[in-house]
This record gives sequence, C-alpha cells and structure tokens, in this order.
Amino acid sequence: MKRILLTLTALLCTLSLRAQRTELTISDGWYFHRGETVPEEPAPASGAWTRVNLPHTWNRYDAFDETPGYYRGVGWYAYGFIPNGQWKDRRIILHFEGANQVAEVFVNGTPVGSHTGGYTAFNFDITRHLEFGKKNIIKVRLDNKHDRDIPPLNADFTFYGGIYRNVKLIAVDPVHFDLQNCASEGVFVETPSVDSARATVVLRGDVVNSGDATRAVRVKAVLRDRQGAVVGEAVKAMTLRGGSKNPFRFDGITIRQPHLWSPETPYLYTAEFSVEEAKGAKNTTDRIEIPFGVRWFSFSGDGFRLNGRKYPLKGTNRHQDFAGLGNALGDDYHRNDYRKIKSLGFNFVRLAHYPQAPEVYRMCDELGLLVWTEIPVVNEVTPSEAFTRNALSMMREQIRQTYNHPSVILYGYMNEILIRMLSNKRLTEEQRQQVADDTRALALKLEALTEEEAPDRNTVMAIHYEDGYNRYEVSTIPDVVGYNLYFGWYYEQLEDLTRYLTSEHARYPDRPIIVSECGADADLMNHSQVPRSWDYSEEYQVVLHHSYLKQFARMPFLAGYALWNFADFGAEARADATPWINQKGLVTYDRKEKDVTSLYRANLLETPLVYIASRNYTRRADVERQPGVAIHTINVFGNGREIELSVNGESLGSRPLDGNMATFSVPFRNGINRLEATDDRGVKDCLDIDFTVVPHSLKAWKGNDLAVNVGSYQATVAPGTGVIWIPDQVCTQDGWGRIGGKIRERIDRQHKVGISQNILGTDCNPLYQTFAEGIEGYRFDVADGTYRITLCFVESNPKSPTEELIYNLSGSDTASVPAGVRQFSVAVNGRQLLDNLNLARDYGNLRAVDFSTEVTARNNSGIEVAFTPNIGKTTLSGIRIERIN
Ligand code: GCB
Repeated sequence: MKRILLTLTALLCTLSLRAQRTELTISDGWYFHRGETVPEEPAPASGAWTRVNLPHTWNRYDAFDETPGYYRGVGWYAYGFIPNGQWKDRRIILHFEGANQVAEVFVNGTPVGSHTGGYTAFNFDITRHLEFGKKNIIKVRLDNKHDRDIPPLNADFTFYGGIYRNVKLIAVDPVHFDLQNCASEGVFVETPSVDSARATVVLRGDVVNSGDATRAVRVKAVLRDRQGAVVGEAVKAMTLRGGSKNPFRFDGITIRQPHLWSPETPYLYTAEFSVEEAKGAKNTTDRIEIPFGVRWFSFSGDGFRLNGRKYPLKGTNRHQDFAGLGNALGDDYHRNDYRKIKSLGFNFVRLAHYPQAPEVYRMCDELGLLVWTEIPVVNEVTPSEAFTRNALSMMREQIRQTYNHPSVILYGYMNEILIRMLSNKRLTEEQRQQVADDTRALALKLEALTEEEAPDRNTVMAIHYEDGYNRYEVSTIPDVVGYNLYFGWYYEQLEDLTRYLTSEHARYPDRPIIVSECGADADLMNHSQVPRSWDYSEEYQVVLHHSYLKQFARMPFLAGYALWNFADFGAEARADATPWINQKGLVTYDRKEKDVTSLYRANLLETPLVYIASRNYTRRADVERQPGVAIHTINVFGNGREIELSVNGESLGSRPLDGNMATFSVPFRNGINRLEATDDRGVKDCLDIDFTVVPHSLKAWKGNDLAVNVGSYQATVAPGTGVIWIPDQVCTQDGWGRIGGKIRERIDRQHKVGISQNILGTDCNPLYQTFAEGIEGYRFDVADGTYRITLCFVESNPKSPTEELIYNLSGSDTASVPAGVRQFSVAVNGRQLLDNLNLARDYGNLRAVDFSTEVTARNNSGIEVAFTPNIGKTTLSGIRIERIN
C-alpha cells in the first residue's frame, strides 16, 4: 500500500512538474546575414549566412577598426529547430532579452510581431505558427539605423546592432501568469509600507487562460524567508474563461520584524506564485518564484536615507560592453563586473544610459547594490508623437521588467537632454524655448507614467553643468537631480565642484542632489610626473578622483555620487589615446585595473589596506636629477593614518594619509628598486620598479635605447612592445634634446593644444598626438659608435586634405601642394635623409610615418638631426636612438 502511495505521489509530482513552465535558452547555432535582403533558408553550406552564437553583435570589429563609423543598417538572424514533442498542448513564447534596435520576427515566414528599442526585453506567443515534428525557422530582421523617432538619437557610446542578449523559448500551460505584460514576469511584488516592525506586502498580476475551455483555478502566493519558513500566504479562487486575462491582487500580507534588505545585508525573501486547478488532480499549471526584498528609502535636500538612516550613495556608472566583444556579453561578463564593483566597496550603480541585462538586476539584488536604471533618452528629443510613444514604452517596459528588484530605487529618463540645444549658439531664444518646451512636455509624460507605474520608486534625470536646466524648468520635474560634473576636466578647476554644488544646494535646498557622473580619461600607456587635465595619464585620473572624493565628504547634503565610469567603453566618435573608446573607466575596456581603482578601495573598504600605486608602470625610464638618481612621484593609497615608504631598504620617512593617499618623491637607481610601504597598523605592500636612469650626459650612457616622446612632458609606454618614450627636453649642454620649435602638447580642451584625433597606422596615438613644430634640430651627445635612429612624424594640420583628395591630385610638385601643408628636409649628421618630406601629400593627414636609418657617431661629435623647412613648419613627434655597436 505504502509503495502504491509513493508511486502515485511521484506520478502526480511528475504530472504537475510537466505542466509547469519550461524555459530553454537558445543561444547556439543561429545564422546571421548582414544586409537588407534575406537569403533563402539557412543552411551551413550557404555562403550568404554565417553561423553565430548569441549573444551577437555585427559591430564587434567595425566599431574599432581604423575607419570612422560602423555599420548601422539591417541584419538578419535565422534559427531552425524542431519543437519538443511534449510541448504540443502548451503555449510557446519566444522571448528576447534585448536586441538593438528595431526587431521584426517571423516564424516559418509569418510575421509574429515587432519591437522598437534596443535595451528592453520583448516576446511573442508563437504557438499557432509552430509545426510539430518538423523543422521550424525563426527569422529576425533587425535594424540599428539612426532613426529620429527612436531614442537614443546620439550619445557618447556605440549603438552596436544585433541580438546581443539571450533568447529563450518558454513553454507553459495555457493557464499561466501573464508572460506578455511588457515581457515582464507578469506578477508583481510591492512593499508599500515598511518599517523595522512590519512590512506590508502586496502581490498582484494577471492569470491568462489562452485555451478555449473555461478553467476553475486557485491562485496561490506563499512568502518564504531565506530558511524556507512561510511568513505569509494568500489564495484566491478564479474561474477563467477561455481566451481571457484575469487580474488578481493580494493586499495586506504583513511580515513582522522583517529582515531588511540593504547593500550590507541583501536579505531576499521568496514569493512563490502558483496557479492550481481547483478540481480533479489539482495540477499546478504555472509556478514562478520571485525573490524580493523589504526596505524603505527616501530622498530629500539633505541626502538619501535607507531603512531610516542617512546613507550616502557611493557608486559608479556602468556601460554594458567589453573589449573584443562589443555589447554581446554572456551573463558571466555581467556577473564579473558587478562582483568587482561590489568588491571595491561601492553600494550603488547607475546603469548608464539604458536598461541592462536581466542578470544585472538579479546580481544587484543578490550582491547588495542600489540601482539607478534609466531609458536611453540622451542629448536631445525629437518632438514627434512616435518619439514620445517610443520613450514611454521603453519606460513602461523598463519598469515592469525590473519592478520586483529591491535593488532598484531610481528610474531615470533623461541624460543631459538640453546639451545640443544649449551648446548650439545659432539658435534664437524663441527656438531655444521651443526645444525646452518639447523636452519638458516629454519629461512630464515620463514623470507621470513612472509615478503611476512605480509610485514607490523615485524619478531622476542627469543634467550637465548648465543653468539652462533650471532656467527652462526641466530640472524641476524629477524627484532627484543627477549632476554630471567634469570640473578639472572639460572645464574650470577641480575645487569648483564644491563651489558649484554648494550654490545649487543653496538655491534649491529641497532638491535631492546626486553627482551622477565625474571622471577623467586615462590610458595605461600614459604616465606623467606633472599630471594635468586632458593628458590621459593614470596619474591625472588619480588627482581628479582624489580631489572629488575629498570634496564629496565635505558636502553632506549630497545624496551620493556615481563616478564615470566603472570600465572604459565603446564610444565610436572618440579618438583619444586609444581611439573609439571612452577611457574614463576605473578599469580598462578589458578590465585591467588602473591605479585609481585602488584609491576607491582605500576610500570605501574597511579591511585594512595599503597599496603602492603604479602597477601598470613598473618599467620606467627618465633622466637623472642627481648623479645616477632619477626622482619620480609615487602615490600610496590606504585606509590607515600614515604611511612609511622605503626604497631599497632606505626609509623615505612617514607621511599622513590625506584623503586615503600619501605622496612620496622617490629616488630611483638603475635596475630593480624595491618599494615597501607600511602603515601605522603595520599593514604592508611592496612593489618592484625596474628603472632605467638616463644620464644627463650621454657620453657616460651605458644603455642602448633612448626613445623620446617629442613635444610631450609625459612618458608613453607603447602597448605591445613596451618601448618607453620618455618626456622631451630642450637640448642640454653635453646631453641631448630638442633645438628650436614649439611644442604642441595635447593638454586640454580649453587651451586647444596638441590634437585629439586618431592617428592611422599605429597603436600608440599619444606618441603622435603631441609634437614639436618649427623644430630646427635634435641632438644626442653620445659616445662614438653606430646607432639606429628612428624619426616619427604625423601630419596634423587640419587644413590638410584627406587621403582620398591627395591621391586625386594630378601632380605632386610643390605648386599643387595645398595651403597649410608642410614640406621639409631632414639630415642626420650632415647626410640628407629625407628630401622635401611632404607628409600630407605622400601619406595623408593623421597617419603615423616613421623612418629609421643607421648613423655612426665619430670624433666625439655625437648625433645631430637637422630639419630644414621648405613650405610651412617642420614637425617631429618622436625620436629614438638605439646603440648597435
Ligand atoms: C557625459 C555623458 C556621458 C559621457 C561623459 C564623458 O556627461 O553623460 O555619456 O560619456 O560625459 O565621458 O564625456
């Protein structure tokens, strides 16, 4: 008898399990075709299709190749499958977690639906289009063309096209929780009132009966704590007519003495929702588990409060792409990023500038990271009905898809939305007012929608450094205002941050203020002893964040900050030190830590920490300041009180940590120098730096390679080869250096010196982006011997013709050389090496051009390179001598 009972129970379980929903991720074995015309059936042999796995983007390579721009157009995807025979009586939903940006989906040639917007999930019920027992073909026509009616219109990130997130087939009983409510989970957990004594939980959703027959069911919800103990329950009987959607709502479930969710204690309860047949075997037709958290929060002019206490938000922004992959990241990449963000001590993330993968929100709940998530309405709006409709639907989808996540506190809807208008000097006041009115109209609609959909969350927009947002009453619309501030980078000085925010707070004392962006670009190639804004050095990035962190601490009215950005990211319009990426990351595009990462660790973590910065600059070279000794600055980060630093066993004394940083002038000798830092608690760190000290007088030089970053005060370490191009200097007696000429350093936008453009034909932009113009000579007072000398040039004159134009020129004599182009000759030790070099004519603008030759220094007269102009000014970007014998 017992045996029969067991078997029966097992059978019932299997039946009820079979009846529940199955989700199947279908990532592998897709086909892709770039172009408007769809080829016939996918077949491995067919040349028109390539096999791809999802996630996939078609801009993985072209957004990073030398030519500006990337493919924005149509791509087709195809997937063939034989449906699971057991799914015959089920509804089959085809679910996309995200595809950029307009998708039209076909099953066996029949259109099943379309979706606009690249950053939210969507799905279609494909049941009636499927044929069992044979191969079915899903095709997706995807388009990432610029479209004036679809946000984002333009922004500082790359709009990769493709099905770049997971795709799933969901098989479910005809009676199920609504899967097609904006592709959300279809059930919603609300906690409208919470304090430490009790939490009120509201559960709601819809049950769909997509079959024909009427079904009598019971909808049940069981709330469990982490141990599985039941802490609340509700049930409702419902009669569902065929083809109907039926709402349910359970009000007033109370959890007493709730475990509160916070970044420090990300406690998750579970809400189990199920639909059960009221009669017969009482099969469960659908079941879904939603982790949820219980917490309360508020924003005011005095900051942010979580669970009743003041809680400064300390966070970072994050984009969703990765070196070599574009935005087609599997969930492991997302998980790694958020684990890393958490491990650095942050409690907050801004998902800029669009909703991210579902796994991201799940991780934030689980790890304990508060979230600002936003829709991609960036830089400007189009005053069209379609644009408004699309923006509203993105917001609705974003909210419904992320609603159950306790981590989400802020829904954002605009980023720097007046930047185009405010920076366009040609607009009349009337035109400006029109743009402001259009923007306000959309903002008010988004605000109202968010208030209606998510009354327990707050709204936010990010503005830039411009009073226009206040003047045109745009920043008065959301609950919270994010300020994207780049003092000491794009404008003014670092300390102006405090001046400006304090004055904003004084003008709008009730406005909750978050610094939603701040940062500086840094490339691991660039290192500076005199860090300045716009030099892309790791050192200036530290200077900026160090100053900001100290200033934040002095402004307790701030709700918090989110620095820009966790990682470098694809931004196709940029051509900085490494082109096509924005380099304001704490970590590089492939997630290598920059120095500044550990400044945040020291600032945020309580675990004792001492960290000698410059892990990416452990091979250095520079000119001696005292015989045999070069002096370089070394920063040590920590969270103790003071640091003692020694080099090669010799103490350099102790210094207090100021804003988690102590700075030392360190004497380096040739070879390996061991640095040891110890704090007042005995916590230690050590680092070896391999230093090449270049003697003042090259006669005594024992080295065999001296590379100079001409026209620059900073060192550039070439990626790949590791050649260290040391800062330039004016020629010294018995030494080496530049004769004549003016240096063109790329310092900052305000001073407009140097160039910030991609240089073709090199992976070392910084070497060419700075140069000396009008240079007369370069001298090395080396000992007699044979040397290889390399000269590096670039034509940087914006008036120079493009490469195409150049090749169209009928002749190449001087008469046909266009204005603004230079031509000069170069001689090495009296021997003419380059006769009338015309970079623009012969190589094109902005292309790296190197020449090397061998030269013998005789009779103690060293090496001298002489430049003679013929047209325009001479120029030189880099020079290198290597001793051959
Ligand atoms: C901003 C934008 C962001 C840019 C950033 C930058 O203010 O909101 O999208 O990437 O500045 O680096 O300039």
